[in-house]
Amino acid sequence: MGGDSSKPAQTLSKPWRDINWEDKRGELQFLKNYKPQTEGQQLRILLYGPVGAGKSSFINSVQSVLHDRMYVQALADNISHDSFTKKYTTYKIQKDRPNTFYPFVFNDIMGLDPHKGVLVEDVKLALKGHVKDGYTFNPDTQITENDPFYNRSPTSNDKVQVLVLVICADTLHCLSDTIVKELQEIRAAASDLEIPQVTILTKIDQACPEIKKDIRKVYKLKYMKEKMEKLSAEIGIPMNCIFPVKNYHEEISLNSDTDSLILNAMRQIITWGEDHIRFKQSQSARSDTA
Ligand SMILES: Nc1nc2c(ncn2[C@@H]2O[C@H](COP(=O)(O)OP(=O)(O)OP(=O)(O)O)[C@@H](O)[C@H]2O)c(=O)[nH]1
Ligand SMILES: [Mg+2]
Repeated sequence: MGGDSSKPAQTLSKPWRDINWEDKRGELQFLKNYKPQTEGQQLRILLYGPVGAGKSSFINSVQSVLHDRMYVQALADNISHDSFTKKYTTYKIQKDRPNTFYPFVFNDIMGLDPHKGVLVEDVKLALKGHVKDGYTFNPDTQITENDPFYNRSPTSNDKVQVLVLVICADTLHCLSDTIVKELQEIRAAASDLEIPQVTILTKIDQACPEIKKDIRKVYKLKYMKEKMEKLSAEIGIPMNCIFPVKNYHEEISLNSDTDSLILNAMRQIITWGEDHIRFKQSQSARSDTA
């Protein structure tokens, strides 16, 4: 993905995207109040991306923001070289009252890796709702129809409504051609299914010391904008679908600016997921009356 030539310190006179840093409550309320238009519909968010990109950490970060405390339900790891997450796991987020959950769920998946990662075919099957919760991915062979974890007749709640690519800012320049090809293949499969796609650019603190010091600089640093433009060009992701975040990973208390970026990304994920639910419903209503 080419090297980085610009210096991290170059700052734009104005941020190129607006974030309301002073008031994250509106964004938090949006997420807390979200209800799909159809009763009983669940918004399923599938995370995929290279090994160690921060998929599990992103789920934990969203849970932390919603619970207003540090949360580590999805196990994240900093030493394994192959994917730490092996099982297909659905994460539901509990609301304040017992046995009530937010109407969106996350699916965490094994990371992509040229040798030991999840197979592209398995991700495609997960998009269509064919993979049941608890399936352990096999990097050598894809799930078969005879597997007890293969769902032969997925309902709309089993299907994925938003596909989220999680990728780290600090290793963008060394993505292998194989991974880039796999990412493009998964994106194409999701596009065929008309599933909206969002990209979360993680570890912005690690990629840029300026951001580590002050996260509010994220949309002012030329270096970060160029990174996003490079990602957009290489993988074919529109710029307005890319959201830089810093996951909670070492801290023990929340930070309002970190929350703001996570909530900003979640608003888009939910909004486009809801659009997809409505689109699919109008499609099936049309086919029922035809
Ligand atoms: N500095 C920094 N570290 C992060 C961030 N997000 C995740 N990490 C760290 O990166 C490592 C990998 O994170 P995971 O969440 O396990 O990544 P994953 O994509 O789930 O990885 P696999 O399940 O192995 O594919 C962990 O040590 C995290 O603490 C971030 O935004 N900034
Ligand atoms: Mg993981």
